Amino acid sequence: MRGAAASPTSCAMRARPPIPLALPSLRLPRWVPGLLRRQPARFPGREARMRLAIALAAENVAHASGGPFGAAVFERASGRLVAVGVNRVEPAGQSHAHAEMLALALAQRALGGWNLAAPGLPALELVSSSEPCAMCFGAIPWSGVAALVCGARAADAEAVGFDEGPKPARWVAALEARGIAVARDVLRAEARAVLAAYAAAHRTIYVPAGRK
Ligand code: AZG
Ligand code: ZN
Repeated sequence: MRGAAASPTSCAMRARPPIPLALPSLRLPRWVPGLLRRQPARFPGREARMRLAIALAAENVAHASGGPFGAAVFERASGRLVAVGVNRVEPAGQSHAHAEMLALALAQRALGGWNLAAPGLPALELVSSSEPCAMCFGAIPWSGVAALVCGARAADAEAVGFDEGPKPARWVAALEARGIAVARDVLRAEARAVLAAYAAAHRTIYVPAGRK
């Protein structure tokens, strides 16, 4: 009924959906625990951490369980894995279910609060198979992570049809100005290959409504 006034009869006839009270749809896919069981106890450097983010993205494509994006949160110094995320936009029916958003939210759940920079917590690093979109860029400072490590460039995701949204041109400097270290192009070719595999499989490339 968008754009037209609803008549009293049409309102009376259409059952109103109940107001939802929770988001039980936001779950990682069933294959994730199996992948995690095959991982080492510690991830010693950026590349090892990025390999996990890319493996999450690749498995998400192979299982058709969401978009070609994976992310993980690690303790920066020790390399201990805290949480992982994959893109779940389509299966969850939630536009914000990006890999980074899930990894951050699950890290917050694992560590007991919204502030990943809370006193007593070790410095944490978000490792993402692709650079953040505009939404995830906005979420990163609020989360409290101390560092961001990216694989593919946003331009690589856009080259296969995704829309990464309106980020400031100097987005890296904007994060660094808030004390968040940023590393780019870590295993970029491998991360880009997952985007290409998704596009080659002709899976849905969703874009924001109203995109010109
Ligand atoms: C996306 N970009 C990133 N980095 N992560 C996701 O989950 C995405 N979904 N659409 N673009
Ligand atoms: Zn995003």
